[in-house]
Amino acid sequence: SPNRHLPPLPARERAACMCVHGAVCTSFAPAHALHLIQARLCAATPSDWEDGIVEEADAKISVFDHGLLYGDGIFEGIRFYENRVFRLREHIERLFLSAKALLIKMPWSIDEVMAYSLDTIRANGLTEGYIRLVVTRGVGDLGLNPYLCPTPSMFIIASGIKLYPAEYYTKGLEVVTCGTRRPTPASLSPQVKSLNYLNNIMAKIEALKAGAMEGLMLNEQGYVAECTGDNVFIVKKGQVITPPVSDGSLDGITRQVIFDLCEKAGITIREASLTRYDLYTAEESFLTGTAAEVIPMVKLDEREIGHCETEGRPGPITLKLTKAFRALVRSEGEPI
Ligand code: PXG
Repeated sequence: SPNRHLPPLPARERAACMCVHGAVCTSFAPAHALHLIQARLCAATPSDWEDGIVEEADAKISVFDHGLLYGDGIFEGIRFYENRVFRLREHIERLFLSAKALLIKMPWSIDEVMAYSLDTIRANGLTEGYIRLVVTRGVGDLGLNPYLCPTPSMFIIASGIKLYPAEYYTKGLEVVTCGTRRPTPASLSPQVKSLNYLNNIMAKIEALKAGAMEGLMLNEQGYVAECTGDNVFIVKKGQVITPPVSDGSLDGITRQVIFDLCEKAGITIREASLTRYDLYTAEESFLTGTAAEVIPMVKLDEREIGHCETEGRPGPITLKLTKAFRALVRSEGEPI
């Protein structure tokens, strides 16, 4: 099975979620009575909903929530290491930018969302792990109209995430190019971290079916955009190069960390549109993401990436950046 590498989550990591509703608790008070009956099918009573920390089993979302009905919502995935949340403010700021782009009016401040995130981690008693923040348009009726959703809902999960087995961080990942393209920003900007990940999921299915754990995605013009859940980098003539986000990628927080680390290490880093040829013939390549962290890409579409003795193996700049990344995430962040 394509999922054989994924270990089951320990029970305790799934324990508590935090649910925070907008100004009025309307999640199970939909517009008219019929909806209330439908909603009751999945929630015991409307009074089950309370702001604050609830058990996972008690964290219920209405079937009339537009996050579920239309993927009308946004999310963030954030890591914490050794009692500190890495780049928490940056993630929450990006969440607010996604909200702005989708005209979701956040009833909370950035500082409040940061505090809710920290509370959730504390409630779970975790010191290392991953938080998933989800904001939905909220409860409406069976129609697209977002203005019939009076207030957004938000839930935050504190858990763990392990995308790839440890050995892939040392020996590198094999990737295939997917037929599914990143959408043009003329439809929805890939910079919005929306709840609608079907584009990425379709590509991920292609990659997994081809026996690779990650898939490369191109934009409509055929230039490299990103992978299904990671940004992509190459090394050429000793310089680190990544596509501009306008080529169809998320403006990754980890991507920005790579810019910071290269600057600190005196490694030239720049943005340039890339083709698959550039990746096939690169000296090195690696992927970045909150979930994936920094991981070498050593093979793309059967071409072993690298020259001479590092062909098909992680290169020296990748290894240097991986090491610097690991040190950085353990040396800064919002204290839990
Ligand atoms: N591109 C896409 C499409 C992403 O979803 C990144 C790049 C990297 O961005 P950050 O800011 O995390 O460096 C992401 C984020 C998963 C998973 O299960 C992946 C992400 C988020 C949540 C889950 O693979 N990647």
